[in-house]
Amino acid sequence: MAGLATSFGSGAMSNSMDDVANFAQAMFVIGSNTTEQHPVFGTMLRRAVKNRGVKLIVADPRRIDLTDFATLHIRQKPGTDIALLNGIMYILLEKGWEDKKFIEERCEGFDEFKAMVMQYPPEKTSVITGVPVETLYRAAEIMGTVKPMAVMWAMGITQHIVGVRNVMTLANLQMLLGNMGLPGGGVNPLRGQNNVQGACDMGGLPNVYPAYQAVTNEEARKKFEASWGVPLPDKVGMTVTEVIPNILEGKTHALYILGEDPVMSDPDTTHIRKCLEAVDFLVLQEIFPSETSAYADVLLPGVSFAEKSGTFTNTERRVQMVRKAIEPLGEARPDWQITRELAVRLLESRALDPDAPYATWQYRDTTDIMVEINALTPSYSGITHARLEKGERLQWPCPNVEHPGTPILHVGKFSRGIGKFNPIDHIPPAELPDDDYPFVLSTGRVLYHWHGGQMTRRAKGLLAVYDQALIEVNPDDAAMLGLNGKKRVKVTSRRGQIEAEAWVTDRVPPGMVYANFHFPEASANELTIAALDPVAKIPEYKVCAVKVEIVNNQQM
Ligand SMILES: Nc1nc2c(c(=O)[nH]1)N[C@H]1C(S)=C(S)[C@@H](COP(=O)(O)OP(=O)(O)OC[C@H]3O[C@@H](n4cnc5c(=O)[nH]c(N)nc54)[C@H](O)[C@@H]3O)O[C@H]1N2
Ligand SMILES: Nc1nc2c(c(=O)[nH]1)N[C@H]1C(S)=C(S)[C@@H](COP(=O)(O)OP(=O)(O)OC[C@H]3O[C@@H](n4cnc5c(=O)[nH]c(N)nc54)[C@H](O)[C@@H]3O)O[C@H]1N2
Ligand SMILES: [Mo]
Repeated sequence: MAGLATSFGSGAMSNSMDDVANFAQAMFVIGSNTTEQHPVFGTMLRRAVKNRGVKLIVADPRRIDLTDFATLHIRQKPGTDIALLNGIMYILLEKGWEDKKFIEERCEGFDEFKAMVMQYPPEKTSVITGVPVETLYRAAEIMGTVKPMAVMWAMGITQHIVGVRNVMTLANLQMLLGNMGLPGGGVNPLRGQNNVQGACDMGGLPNVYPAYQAVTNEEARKKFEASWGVPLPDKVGMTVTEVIPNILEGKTHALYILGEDPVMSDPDTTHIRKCLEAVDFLVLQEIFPSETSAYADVLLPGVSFAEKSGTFTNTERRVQMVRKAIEPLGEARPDWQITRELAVRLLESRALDPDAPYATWQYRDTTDIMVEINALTPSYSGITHARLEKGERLQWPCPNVEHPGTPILHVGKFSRGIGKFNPIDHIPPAELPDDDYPFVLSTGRVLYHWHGGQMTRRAKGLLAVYDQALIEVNPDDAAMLGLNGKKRVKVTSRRGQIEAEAWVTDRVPPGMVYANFHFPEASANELTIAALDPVAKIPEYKVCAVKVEIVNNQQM
C-alpha cells in the first residue's frame, strides 16, 4: 500500500510532528481519523488547539472524535475531495488570498491549473460534494487568512481510484497558499505501519532500489549490480494488488508473503481466496497462524518487534532504534535471518563476483546491514547505529556522519527544483449507489484493533472493550430499515455479504455505512471493490455500493 510519491518525492511528511504541533497556526486534517489511528500525533493536534488556539479544519464524511476540537467540520460526500478542494481554491483565488510571490518564484503550471479550478464555482462544488456554500467560504477564509497551515491526510485521501490525484490536489493547495518549506506548514501524509516508511526507503516497492533510485536508471542499477555481484532486472515489477490477481491470469506462480494477511486486508476476499487456492506455491513468514496461513505450503516462523533489534523509520522520516526485549521463542527467528538463510542457499548455485562487497550476505547482525545501507542509500549515509545508540534524533536526508538530519523538506527549493501545479478534475468513484445497492460503504479501522486483527484479537484487554465488528449506521437509516431495537444487519455488495451488529450513530451521515476489517467472521473486505488507482495501484477501499437489511429471526 506504500509509497504514494508526489511531485515532492517520497511520500513522507515534509515537516515533523513537533514542528506542526508547535508552529502551525491552522491545521487541515482531511481523511485522517487522527485520534484513533495516530493517537500520539492526535493528542499533539488536540493540545495545539487547546493550548495555542490553533484553527483546526477537519474534512471527513464521518463525525470522527477530532471534529469535537475543530473550528470547522466539512462533511463532504465520500470520494468528492478533488471537487471540494478545487471549490475552496476557487474562492481563495476569487478573494485574492493566494501567495503570489511564492507562486511566481517557486512554481510553474499556474495558468492551466487556474483554468481548471475556475470550473468549480461554489454552487457547482456544493452539488457535487454536498457541502453548503457557506461552509466552503468559511474554509477558504481560514485557509486564506491564517498562516502557516499544515495539511495532514491518511487513507481517506489515498484509498480511492483518484488517490494520487487527491494528493496532487492537496499539493496544489499548499503551493497556492505558499505553505511549503516553512515551519508549521507542509504536506504531511501520516504513514500507517510502524515501519512502512522504512520499507519504502529500503526499496520495498516494485520500481525502485533503496532511496527511491529507479530500477530503470542505468547508473543506479550498475551501482547495485557492482555491490551485490549479480545482474539485476531493468523492468518495473508488479504491485501487491497486481501480483495476487495475476495468479488467475497465469502470470504469478509462487508467492513469498512476509507479514501480510491478504485474506483479511486485500479487497474482494472471495476473489483473493480463489487466487490463493490457485497459486502453485505459497511461502508465508508470520508470527501467528493467520487467515492466510490456511493457503500456505510452507510456514516460516518470524518474530515480533519485541524479539529483535534494528531500526524502524517513522512517518516523519525519523530513524529509530528498536532493541530486543526477549529472546525469540521456539524455532522462530528474526525476519532478516530467515531472509539471509534463504538468500545464502539460493546463491550457492551461482557464480558470484568475488569483488562485490555485499554479494555473500555475510551479515552477523543488523549493524552489519546498516553499514551496507549507509554505503548504498545516500539519504541514510550518515545514520549509523552508533549515532542512534548515543540518542541522536536523526531524520533523513542525512548524507554524512557530521550531518544533523533534516526536520523540514523543501526549504527554499523543492526536490524536483520548481513546484509544479497540476490541473486536476473530479472523477467519481468506481462504484456509486443505485436502486439495487443504495448505500455507500466506507471502510477503515477502530482504535482497539489492528487490521486483520491477528495481533489485537489475541489481546484479552482489547477484546474486553471491542469484541466484534460493529457497522456504523445513521439513526435515520436505522429507522427507515425498521431496525427498532434489533441489532444484526446484513450488508451485501456485488461481491459478497457480511452479518454484524449495527452501531446506530450519527458518526455516519444518512446513506453511508462504515465497517472495519478486524474480524474474519464479518470483514469489510468481503464487500469492497478491487478498483485500483491507475498510478499507485491502491484499491478504492473507501467507496463501494451496498444494500443493508435486517437479519431475520434474531433475538432482541
Ligand atoms: N488502532 C489502529 N491504528 C492504526 C491502524 C490500525 O489498524 N489500528 N492502522 C495503521 C495504518 S497501516 C494506517 S494506513 C493508518 C490509517 O489511518 P486513517 O487513514 O486515519 O484511518 P482509516 O480508518 O482508514 O480512515 C481514515 C478516515 O477517512 C475517512 N474517509 C472515508 N472516506 C473518505 C473520503 O472520501 N474522503 C475523505 N477526506 N475522508 C474519507 C473516514 O471517515 C476515516 O475517518 O492507521 C494506522 N494506525
Ligand atoms: N477494507 C479495507 N482494507 C484495508 C484497508 C482499509 O482501510 N480498508 N487498509 C489497508 C492498509 S492501509 C493496510 S497497511 C493493510 C494492512 O494489511 P496487512 O499488512 O495484511 O495487516 P497487518 O495485520 O498489519 O499485518 C499482517 C500480518 O503481519 C504479522 N506480523 C506482525 N509483525 C510481524 C513481524 O515482525 N514479522 C512477520 N513476519 N510478521 C509479522 C501479523 O501477525 C499479521 O497477521 O490493510 C489494507 N486493507
Ligand atoms: Mo496502511
